[in-house]
Amino acid sequence: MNNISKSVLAVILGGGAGTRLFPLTAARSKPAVPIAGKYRLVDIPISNCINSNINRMFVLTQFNSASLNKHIKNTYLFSAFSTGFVDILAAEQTPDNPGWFQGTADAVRQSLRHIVNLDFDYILILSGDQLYQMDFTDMLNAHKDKGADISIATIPVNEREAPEFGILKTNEESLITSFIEKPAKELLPQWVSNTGSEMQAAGRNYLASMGIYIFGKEILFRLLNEVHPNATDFGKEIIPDSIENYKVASFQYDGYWTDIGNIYSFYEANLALTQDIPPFNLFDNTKTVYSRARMLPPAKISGTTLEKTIISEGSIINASKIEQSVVGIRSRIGHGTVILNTYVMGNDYYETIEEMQQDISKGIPRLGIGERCYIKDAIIDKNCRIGNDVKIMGGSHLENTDHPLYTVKDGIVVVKKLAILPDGFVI
Ligand code: ADQ
Ligand code: ADP
Repeated sequence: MNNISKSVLAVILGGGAGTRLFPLTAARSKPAVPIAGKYRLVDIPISNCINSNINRMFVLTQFNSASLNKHIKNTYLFSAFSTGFVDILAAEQTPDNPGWFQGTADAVRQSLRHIVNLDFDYILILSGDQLYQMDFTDMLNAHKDKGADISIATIPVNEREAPEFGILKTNEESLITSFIEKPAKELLPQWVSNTGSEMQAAGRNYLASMGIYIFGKEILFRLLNEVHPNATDFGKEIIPDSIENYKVASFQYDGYWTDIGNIYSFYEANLALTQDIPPFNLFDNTKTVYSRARMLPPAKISGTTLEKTIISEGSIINASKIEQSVVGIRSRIGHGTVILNTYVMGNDYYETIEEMQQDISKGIPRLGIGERCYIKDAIIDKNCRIGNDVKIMGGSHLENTDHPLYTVKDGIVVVKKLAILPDGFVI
C-alpha cells in the first residue's frame, strides 16, 4: 500500500446552506449537483484524492440527499483488500449540538468523533465546489519538508478576484506571515505579493487561499476542541488566528483552478469544457475524473450541426444546431431546435414509447427538449419537459428573478429540475 494512503485522511466540505447555487441545490445537496454532462460536483475532489493515492474520504454535507447517497454508494466501491472508503457525514442533531453545521470549522469539529479512531497523521481538507486537477502528494511533501503545522494551497489571483478569497503574504521560506479573509477593495494595495514574473505579467499579484488545507492530526484536534472551541470558520477565524502561534506554510499552485460556488462561475466552468484545449482536461489519462458507470448506449445524432459541443452518452439528438454547449446524459432534443451557450444536464431515465404516447394524449411535453425551440445562455436542470416552439433567451437584459419554473441569475436562465414548459413558452 502506498504510504500516503496510510497517513492521510481527506475531508470534503460538501456545502453550507447552499444558497449560492440555488435553484440547482433546491432538491439535492451540493455535492450531488451534476457537472460536465455526466459527473457530479463531488467527483472532482474525490477523483483528485484517488489520483493522489488518498483513498479514505469523508464528505460533509448539510443534508443527505438520496441522489448523493446513491451516487457515492454505486460509484466508489473499493476492493475488500483496500482500506479505501468514501463516507457521507450529514449534519446531525446530537444532545450537545442541536443545530446544523454552522460553518466549515464547525462541520469538521462535529465530524471529529467519527474520525478520531482512524489511523492517520495528516488531514486534508477540501472544498466541494472547485474545478481543478491537483496531485496532493507535492503539497504533502512540502508540508513535511518544512515541518509545517498547517499548509494552505494558494494561487495567484487578480485584483477583481481578490476580494472573494482569503489573501495572504509569505516570507522567503513560504511561511505565511499575514492573512485576511475577503479583503475590501480599498485594502488591496497592502496585500500585493511577489507571485513570480509570469503571474505578475498576467496581473495576478495577490496570493489567494484555495481553501485546501493540510493539518497535522494533533494540531487540528487541539485547534478545534481546545484553542477555538467556538470558532465556526477556517477562513474567518482558525487560519488568521493561527499565523502567529503556528508554522503555517503556503503551497503555491500554478495550474488551473476555479471556484464554482455560484451560478455564473458554475455555468462558465461547464461551458469552458467545450474549448479546443480546455484548461480542465477530461481527456487526461493520468488524471481520470471518476463517476458512476451507467452502461448507457452511445449518443445518436441526426441532422445536427455541432460546434464546440459535448454530447454525453445515451443522448438522442435531432436538433438543427448546437453550439458551445454541454449536453448531459440521456438528453433528447427534437427536430429544428437551436441550442447556444447552454448546459443541458440531461435526464435520469428514459421514457418508453407508450409513456411518450400517453404524454402526447394528455398534452404534456415529453421528457427532454421538443421541436423548433431556441435556447440560449441557459442551464436546463435534470428531467425537464420542454415543449415545442419554446424560446429561452438568457442574457444581460434579464433581471434576476425567481419564478416557479425557472430562476434568472446574472443573465443565466436556470430551468428548474422537473419543470414542465408548455408549447410556445417564452422566457
Ligand atoms: P469560501 O468558499 O467563501 O472561502 P465557505 O463558504 O466557508 O468559504 O466554503 C468553503 C467550502 O466549504 C465550500 O465548498 C462550501 O460549500 C463548504 N461549506 C461551507 N459551509 C459548510 C458547512 N457548514 N458544512 C459543510 N460544508 C460547508 C473559502 C476560504 C477562503 C478561500 C476560499 C477559496 O475561507 O479563504 O480563499 O475558500 O475558495
Ligand atoms: P439528481 O440528479 O437530480 O440528483 P436523483 O439522483 O435524485 O437526481 O435521481 C436520479 C435517479 O432517480 C435515477 O437514477 C433514476 O433511476 C431515478 N428516477 C428519477 N425519476 C425517475 C422516474 N420518473 N422514473 C424512473 N426513475 C426515476
